[in-house]
Amino acid sequence: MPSRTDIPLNVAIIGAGLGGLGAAVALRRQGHSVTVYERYDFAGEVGASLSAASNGSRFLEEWGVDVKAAKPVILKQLIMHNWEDGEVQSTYPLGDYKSKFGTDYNNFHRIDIHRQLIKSAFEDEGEGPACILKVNHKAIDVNSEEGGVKFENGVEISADIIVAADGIRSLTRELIGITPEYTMSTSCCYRCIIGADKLRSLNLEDYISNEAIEYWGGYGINKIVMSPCSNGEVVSCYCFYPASYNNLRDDGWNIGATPEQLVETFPDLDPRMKTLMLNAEDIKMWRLYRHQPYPFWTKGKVCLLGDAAHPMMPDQSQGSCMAFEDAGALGIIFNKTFRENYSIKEGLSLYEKLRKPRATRVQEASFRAREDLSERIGWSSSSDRPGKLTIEEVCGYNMREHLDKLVAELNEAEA
Ligand SMILES: Cc1cc2nc3c(=O)[nH]c(=O)nc-3n(C[C@H](O)[C@H](O)[C@H](O)COP(=O)(O)OP(=O)(O)OC[C@H]3O[C@@H](n4cnc5c(N)ncnc54)[C@H](O)[C@@H]3O)c2cc1C
Ligand SMILES: *[C@@H]1O[C@H](CO)[C@@H](O)[C@H](O)[C@H]1NC(C)=O
Ligand SMILES: *[C@@H]1O[C@H](CO)[C@@H](O)[C@H](O)[C@H]1NC(C)=O
Ligand SMILES: CC(=O)N[C@H]1CO[C@H](CO)[C@@H](O)[C@@H]1O
Repeated sequence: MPSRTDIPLNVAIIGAGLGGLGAAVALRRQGHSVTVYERYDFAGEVGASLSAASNGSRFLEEWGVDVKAAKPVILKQLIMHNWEDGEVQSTYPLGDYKSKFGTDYNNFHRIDIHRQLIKSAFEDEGEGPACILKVNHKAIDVNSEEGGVKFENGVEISADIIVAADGIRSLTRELIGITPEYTMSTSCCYRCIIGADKLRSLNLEDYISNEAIEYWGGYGINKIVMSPCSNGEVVSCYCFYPASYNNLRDDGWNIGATPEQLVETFPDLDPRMKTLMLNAEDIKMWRLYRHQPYPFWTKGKVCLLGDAAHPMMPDQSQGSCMAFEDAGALGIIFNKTFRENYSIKEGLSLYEKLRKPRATRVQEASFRAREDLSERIGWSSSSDRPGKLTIEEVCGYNMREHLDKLVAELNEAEA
């Protein structure tokens, strides 16, 4: 047993979304005492598919998360269809993805992977002390210098590090002095799912068996992105459309819509996809926003993580991967022996230096991909425009090497 007496940090995490839970697992494995505070009680968890490319999946594996139990569909290709008749225009085989990038390209249902992360964080099994979960704790104030958090229910706590993983509408972000600059996107998005049995009865079983992310449109605002998850038992669609169409003002993850509303939005779409839409379940509307990068991510003992730090358009499917990478970074930086190399304060500053440029780059590329599928990794190629984000850059990234370079720079600056 390694000695833990010299390091356990007392870590408070605000928000039990995928990012907050990832950070909880990464930090408990380094021996820290972690408490996660969530405003709700998970009763209303919703969501559609999320793809975890190699560097997101890599962390899930490292953390001992039961990836199999999260019922992934392992993606084999990307497929592009004609908007009007669904004919296949081109395919991008992911081929030797695993041997190239180290893990599979997993496609999850958000709820399935959320559930497994909860196990990895709060059950005794696994490395390090189990994290503690406090639901119905809504953070309403933070003291970044002292490391304090106040909750709506009157509870007050203090911690060595406060990880603000409270999502795109993060309150903590404003409490540390960031006024987010954002605009409503000209795009909105419907999410929906449909069961495999239903697809089979509609003669749409190829939508499951292709093991692919499939696209319709994508040049201009309209785009359908479809993929299977939950062991191929569920297919999930993201359907982007012009915001002017219904002037959706409400925010949130749980605004319902009917199949008729969904299908009426896309009159000239491939009839097979329309059949899917008419039979879809759990249709939700999603108002998209474009956030500018924030001036900083850390203040005193607080750091932002996940959507709180870098909300992005869903068009690179990297929102949860970037949150997992942030979480992985905290585990790597605040490892068991970090004090031999830097203080907590320097560690948080390294976190920002390590994560902000990469997440900002993916955030910007996600915005460009909103109306231009040729910017989407897999379809993109650095040879058509220098500086384009590519699958090699995202999936072949080596965080440890990057960190060692930053630490060496820090040491040089001190010497
Ligand atoms: C219910 C839900 C459904 C989603 N569905 C999809 C989807 O279908 N497809 C997709 O691509 N992405 C979806 N996302 C977003 C996706 O999970 C995130 O983009 C990504 O995983 C980054 O996660 P995050 O942990 O940074 O933020 P989030 O996943 O948004 O998690 C933030 C967490 O913080 C909690 N919280 C917020 N404020 C406070 C506070 N003041 N005090 C305490 N807790 C607080 C929230 O309740 C939430 O649990 C969904 C998110 C949520 C919350
Ligand atoms: C902890 O991180 C530092 C800095 O990156 C590294 O030099 C050291 O080897 C790491 N220790 C462990 C146990 O991983
Ligand atoms: C961190 O400190 C250890 C022990 O002093 C040292 O061996 C290691 O090289 C340091 N790592 C970096 C990246 O400076
Ligand atoms: C942090 C991490 O796991 N990075 C990995 C990303 O993928 C490349 C290619 O497989 C690996 O070399 C990195 O170690």
